[in-house]
Amino acid sequence: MNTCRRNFMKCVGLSPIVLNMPGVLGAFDKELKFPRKFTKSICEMCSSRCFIDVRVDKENKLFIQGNIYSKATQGKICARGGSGVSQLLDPKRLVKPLLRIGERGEGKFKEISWEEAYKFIALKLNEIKSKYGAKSVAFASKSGPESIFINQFAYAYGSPNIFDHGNTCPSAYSVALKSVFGTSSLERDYANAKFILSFGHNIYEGMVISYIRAINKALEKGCKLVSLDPRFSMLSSKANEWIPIKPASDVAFMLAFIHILIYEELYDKKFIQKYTIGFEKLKESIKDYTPELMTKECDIDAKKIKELARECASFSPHCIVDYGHRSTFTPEEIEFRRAIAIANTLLGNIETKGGIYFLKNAKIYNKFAKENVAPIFENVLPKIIKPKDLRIDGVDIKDGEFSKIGEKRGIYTKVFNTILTQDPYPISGLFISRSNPVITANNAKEVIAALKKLELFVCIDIYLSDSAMYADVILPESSYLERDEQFLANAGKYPSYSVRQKVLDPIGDTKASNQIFKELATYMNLNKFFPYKDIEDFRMKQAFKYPEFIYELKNKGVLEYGIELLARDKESIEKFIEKYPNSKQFLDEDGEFKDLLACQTLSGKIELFDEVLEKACARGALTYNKIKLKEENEFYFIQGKVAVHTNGHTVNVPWLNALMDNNAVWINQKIANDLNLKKGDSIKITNEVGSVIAQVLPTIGIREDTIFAYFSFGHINKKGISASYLLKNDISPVCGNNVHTIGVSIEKV
Ligand SMILES: Nc1nc2c(c(=O)[nH]1)N[C@H]1C(S)=C(S)[C@@H](COP(=O)(O)OP(=O)(O)OC[C@H]3O[C@@H](n4cnc5c(=O)[nH]c(N)nc54)[C@H](O)[C@@H]3O)O[C@H]1N2
Ligand SMILES: Nc1nc2c(c(=O)[nH]1)N[C@H]1C(S)=C(S)[C@@H](COP(=O)(O)OP(=O)(O)OC[C@H]3O[C@@H](n4cnc5c(=O)[nH]c(N)nc54)[C@H](O)[C@@H]3O)O[C@H]1N2
Ligand code: SF4
Ligand SMILES: [Mo]
Repeated sequence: MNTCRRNFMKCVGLSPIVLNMPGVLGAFDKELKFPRKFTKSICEMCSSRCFIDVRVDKENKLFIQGNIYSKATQGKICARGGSGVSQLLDPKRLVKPLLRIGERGEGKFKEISWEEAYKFIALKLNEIKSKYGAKSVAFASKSGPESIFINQFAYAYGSPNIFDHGNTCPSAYSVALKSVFGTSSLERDYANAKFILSFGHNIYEGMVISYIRAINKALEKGCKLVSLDPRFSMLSSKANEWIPIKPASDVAFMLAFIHILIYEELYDKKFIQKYTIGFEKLKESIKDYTPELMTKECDIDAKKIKELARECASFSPHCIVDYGHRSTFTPEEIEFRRAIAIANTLLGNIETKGGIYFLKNAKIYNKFAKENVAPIFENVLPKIIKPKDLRIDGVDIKDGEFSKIGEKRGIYTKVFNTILTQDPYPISGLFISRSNPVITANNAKEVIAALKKLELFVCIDIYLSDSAMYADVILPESSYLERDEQFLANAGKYPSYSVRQKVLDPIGDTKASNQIFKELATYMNLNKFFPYKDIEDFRMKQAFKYPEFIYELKNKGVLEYGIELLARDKESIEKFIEKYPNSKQFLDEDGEFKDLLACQTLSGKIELFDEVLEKACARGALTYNKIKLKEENEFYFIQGKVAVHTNGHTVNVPWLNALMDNNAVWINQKIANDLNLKKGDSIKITNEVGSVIAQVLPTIGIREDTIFAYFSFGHINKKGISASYLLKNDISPVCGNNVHTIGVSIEKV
């Protein structure tokens, strides 16, 4: 990659229109100079945040590779990770703060200075606060290391309404895990599993490199992988068996699966007796959900369900019923994901090799080792108590239906609904960072209508995203290759640490969140909530007790401490005691670290019946409620990730756009024949929410009642379709998730 801007522009054949747009890199006149070295850092081309090593050579060429010091990713990255260079140098990337001068959505902005931007925002925030109260401004950011700064700013300003992207992504499984285990800090030991049952956990496309490495390892060792997915995903292609399950029917399958585990007595009786509560209630609630009854619901043979339950149990405790990540997200998502958590518990695979384990941070690890094995950081940001006003989404109602969601997560898409309805009170300001709700929240039309209604809309992004188009002020964040961030402490089988370090100084006039919010705070007399000079000072305050650690972490980018700790695996325990002899005192009569399984649930045990949810919304027991997402003559419309793009983020990135710039809609070959549709023909997809025009890809790799599109496309002025124009912004019980599957009809155009 040539790093002289002018030559670079020539290479990519930049159009004069782009060069004329204010605020973008294409209009920025500066020779680019990169330092010559290797820098260990963290990728942010998606939220998997793999460890990278960025090389700058003698000719100023930049190359991104994986960091070999990470055991989890083993020096591997994906195509998007390698394309970070293309994003960094994308002429369309924002490099100056922008102020809107046209109508909302018209895309007319002018460049302003940071000072002007801060003054504008501070004035408006103060105005809104005095008119409606601070609670009337909502703050949202995709979760990640930088989100602590926007959250700190929101609480300092006085608004309780802070959100991450949770209800469009991890809320469902994390709430389910919290219900059963009292925490969502668990992980799957894929690498050592002998049997994995996967419900649309599409890791080879919705990539998490560490998972890919681990599952590859398991498969090499002969692990059996069964993929339940309505379409033939990449994971299905690697599986021993692909079962094209009916969309949204996974819960029915799981209830029958549990029925077999319990009524054929395939569960781990000792584990249930020792570590859990609520078994009798579970047994009672599950008794009618026989495979024979549920087969009609999920379109999977009763015989097959029984076979899978028996086979899975035969490998226990080295088996995983994967609680996954996305997939359909149904209105009954809580029951589905909780059923998975409960199935694993019945199989007794908690804290075992090839099972599921609690994440151990330094505090817990050191406690069990009875030694100071791993560093513990100081808090730098002073803790601010949540502002006293009630939130708009009810997650702060103690023991309420949504109380397991978490106050830093909330139910994000409720914001757009609230802006329009003013229920329970008006939201008149919105401040977002790394979030593109026009593409990634359900019902784009409603989101746009809401954004247009705001008195203040501030957006921090690296691009003029479909959402930033509606902002009053856009603040350009430095891209991740230009950013230094705080040290991160991670939990796992053992504690580890990582750090994002800038590879080069910001090319344009951009800043990192840790700087943006600190500076904005000074314009609002809130500086005391950001007591650090700069990010280096922040890091020193975090880890001043460990100077050697700081040096080593900066050198290697990732550090791991201690050895594997699995509380119920004999071999792991033996090794742990050998290394940390004082830990022996924590062993119980069965030779297990029982206390590691003490849960933050009401009972302190793993809960197979949730008393809190029972009181809040009569959902204590696992139950089956019929799900209807489409009419008889309609198709299910499902989506999934594509290997070469990330959500609403990478559509501009030149290298990735060159790899794929459109998403054809998968349709079953037989249905295509019936409708006389050939590859590349156009169809109109319609439902009560809206309609879109798409091209088709007939394939035998999908159910006859389902169509599928890769997510990430259909941006304004771009090719392909975005499901968000067809989905309803409905909020599911308990986990508050958006539902990502909907009924549609199709016609040839
Ligand atoms: N390349 C790439 N990698 C990514 C991302 C990206 O955008 N691009 N995003 C990252 C993020 S934010 C996330 S959350 C993860 C997501 O990772 P995953 O959740 O693993 O990936 P998705 O592709 O969203 O998963 C959807 C899968 O579920 C299937 N499916 C749809 N409906 C149903 C159903 O009702 N039942 C079952 N059993 N399956 C169904 C789809 O066909 C698809 O294969 O990926 C991360 N990694
Ligand atoms: N229908 C449907 N909806 C979905 C999904 C689906 O599969 N189908 N997937 C869901 C999932 S799993 C997720 S996680 C969400 C994701 O949705 P969002 O939370 O909106 O996240 P992204 O689309 O990944 O990126 C958001 C924005 O971050 C910007 N960005 C990139 N890097 C930076 C940076 O360094 N700093 C700043 N400030 N901004 C940056 C990008 O330009 C982009 O505009 O979408 C969800 N919505
Ligand atoms: S999966 Fe790819 S894009 Fe995502 S963090 Fe890892 S290398 Fe980067
Ligand atoms: Mo996600």
